[in-house]
This record gives sequence, structure tokens and C-alpha cells, in this order.
Amino acid sequence: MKILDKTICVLGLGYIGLPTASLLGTKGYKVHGVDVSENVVNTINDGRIHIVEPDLDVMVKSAVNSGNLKASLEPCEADIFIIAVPTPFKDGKKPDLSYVAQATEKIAPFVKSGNLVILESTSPVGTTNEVVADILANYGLKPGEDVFVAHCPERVLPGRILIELVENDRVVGGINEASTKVAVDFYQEFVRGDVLATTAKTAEMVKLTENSSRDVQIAFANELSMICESEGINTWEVIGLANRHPRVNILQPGPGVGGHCIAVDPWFIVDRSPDKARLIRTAREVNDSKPDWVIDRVKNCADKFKNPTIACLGLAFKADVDDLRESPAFDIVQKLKADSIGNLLVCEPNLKQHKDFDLVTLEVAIRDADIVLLLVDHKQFNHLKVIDFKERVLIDTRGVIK
Ligand code: SAJ
Repeated sequence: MKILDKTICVLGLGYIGLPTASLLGTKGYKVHGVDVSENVVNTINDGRIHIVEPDLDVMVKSAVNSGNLKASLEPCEADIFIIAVPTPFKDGKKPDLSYVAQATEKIAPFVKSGNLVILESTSPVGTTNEVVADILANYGLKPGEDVFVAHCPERVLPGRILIELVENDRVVGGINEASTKVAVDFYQEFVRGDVLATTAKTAEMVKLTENSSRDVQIAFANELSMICESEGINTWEVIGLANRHPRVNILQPGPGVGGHCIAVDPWFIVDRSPDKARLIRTAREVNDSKPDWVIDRVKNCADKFKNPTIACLGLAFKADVDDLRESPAFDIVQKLKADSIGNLLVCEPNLKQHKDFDLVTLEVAIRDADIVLLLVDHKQFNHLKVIDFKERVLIDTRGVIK
């Protein structure tokens, strides 16, 4: 079958589903995107986007205008179904697979013999078989025989999604060999990186391993920053010099680890192997403790003033995105507000407004501040120099201010 004849139904039009759907639309597939939010569906059908991601607006507009991308609240029949819904955790850091289950239930009545169902959401080991394939089987389908089912975890970095969707290598694991083959053939049609075949369980573990590895490495940097601070040493200088060793490559400390991936996925490993995943759990705990450490530093500084004005620079979970999910910066500012620590001036250049804060410009925030708390290394803050701050107290959690 030629690309132009293939129809694709993408479940979830968020940070992964929308870029994937629009990319496939611009490649010539007929894409039917599904989301639970009417607002998201209407925005996309108008050729607009509801998230901040470089160049995504142009791609969505082009895919919608060509007639290849349509958004809807309901799925329809298709050759390929891609599930790209959230997999957060619930109480007790237990994986919440309800969105995956609901999405599978939703498509199941439309899945026919010969179709391919792909789970792209980052998922605990076993999900592709025990949730997706099992639900399809409940609808009378025979996963692996008449319907192909595979996991192909998304690996794109927010801020570079459209580049990485095409350039990154992809790991594809089916519930059986036939499923792997059909899914590999599909990804090879639009991925320029290598498409690497394995099993569904291995693909699930690979994705969790990637993010846990990054979490452990960032925890090392964060722990180091707390040690260096108590020694009166500049952590960024230490890391910069240590990284001049040919076999040392330490990541950067920050106010904590945020986002919906790295702060979440390691718990999926801990949940299944609580006795063995000791380092992975500790890394999560170190990274989760960092926001409170930053808050204590702010409180110590604030005690030296009478109702100080505190400029909080950045709310997003990382540089140059508007995403506040699991953001340590946002948590810190919320807690300062809840504890009535100073008069807060919040600057987040990637958001026009926020319901909890009256956002101000960088100039206003710095002009009126006694304490400047830099939380995110957005490009708008990169030019800042210590000399710009005169007698203000600086707390730079990202090592940005030169
Ligand atoms: N961070 C640091 N120090 C660093 C690097 C990052 O504190 O040296 C912080 C960031 O500020 C942020 C958090 O870590 O709060 C996560 O940011 P990130 O840029 O490391 O990763 P994400 O969450 O945007 O995307 C990750 C990526 N995974 C890896 O790099 C292994 C991406 O490829 C995945 O597709 C994505 O998770 C995902 O969706 O799982």
C-alpha cells in the first residue's frame, strides 16, 4: 500500500501526539487525530496549536490546510493506530495506566484485521501485552495474529521535537515477531535514524532505562551542588574543571528535575522492582529534595530583609518551553507564595499569563527586586551578568548568571 492510501488514527494530541500527527500529515498520510479536549480539537482544526514547540505551528497549519490532518473527539477506522496519551503516576508513585486503557477501549471497536496498533506512551514493562493487547483481545481480536501490536517509545526532547522525531533512532518492539516487522516497516517510512527491532518488553525497559539513567546523573550533579554550597565552592566551576577529564562528563545541577518524563518514569522501575531499584529510587529522592533546599536558601536570604521583593525568573520545567508540568521552578514559587515569603515578581517569558501570578517583564522584575532567584535557564536570561544586579542578592540555581 502506498503512503497516500494509509490512514492513521493518533490518540492524544499533546506534546507527542500532535507533532507526530502533523509530521505524518505533511508526509502524505491521512491522519485522524483524537483528543478528549474540545478546545484542543477546535484549535487544531483551525490550524493553530495549544502548546509551545519550535516550528510546530507551521507544520500543523500545513498538515491541516492540506486536508491530511483532522482532529476529532472520536476515533475512526484506520490502518494504523498510535496511542500517545499520558502515563503519569498516582498516589504511592504507582503508574496510572488508565489513559492507555481508555484509549485502547476507545479504538478497539474500530480496529480491524490487518491493522497495526502502536503504543508510544512511556509505559511500565508489560503494558503493551497486559493492557493494550489484552483489551483488544476482549473485543474478539487476536493480537499478534489478525492485529499487530507494538511498542515504540517516544524519545524526543521538548524544544527539539520536530527534529528528533525524524532524526532519532527508534526502538520498536512487537508482542511477537510479525508485529515487530510491521511496526518497523512503518517507522522506516519516515524516520531517518535507525529503526531497531526488539521485543515489546525490552522496548518498554529501554525507554525507562534512558530516563532513569539521566535522572541518576542529574541527581549526582544536584547532590554535588548541595555539598559544594556548604563548602563555599562554586559547583559550576567544579563541574567545568572535572569535565576536562577525558572520562568524566557530569550534568548540570538545577532547582530539581521536572517534566512529565524524567521525574516520573524511574518510579515505573521502582514500582516493579522495589528491592532492587535502590540507586534509581535514591536519585529520585535526591532530585525531589532539591526544591526544598532552594526554598530554604531563599528563606535564609529573605530573613535579612523586611518584606523583600523577590524576582522569580522562570516557571517552566526547563529552558525555552512553556510546560509547567512537574516543574520544580513552579513548585518553588508556589511554596514561597503559600508561605508568604516576600513580595514575589514572577517572570516567565514563554507564557502570556498565568492564573496564579501576574507575570512581569524581566526588566520590571529585576528593577524592583531585593533578591533575584533564577530558576530556569531560558535564553532570555542568558545575557545576565552579576554586574547587572548591583546590591541585590542573587540565587542562581542554574549557574546562568556570569
Ligand atoms: N536537567 C537538569 N540538569 C541537566 C539536564 C536536565 O537539571 O543537566 C533538568 C531539566 O531542567 C528538567 C529535567 O531535568 O527539569 C528534564 O529535562 P531534560 O531536558 O533532561 O529531559 P526532558 O524531560 O525534556 O526529556 C526527556 C528526554 N530523555 C533523555 O534525554 C534521556 C527525552 O529524550 C525523552 O523523550 C523525554 O524525556 C520523554 O518524553 O520521556
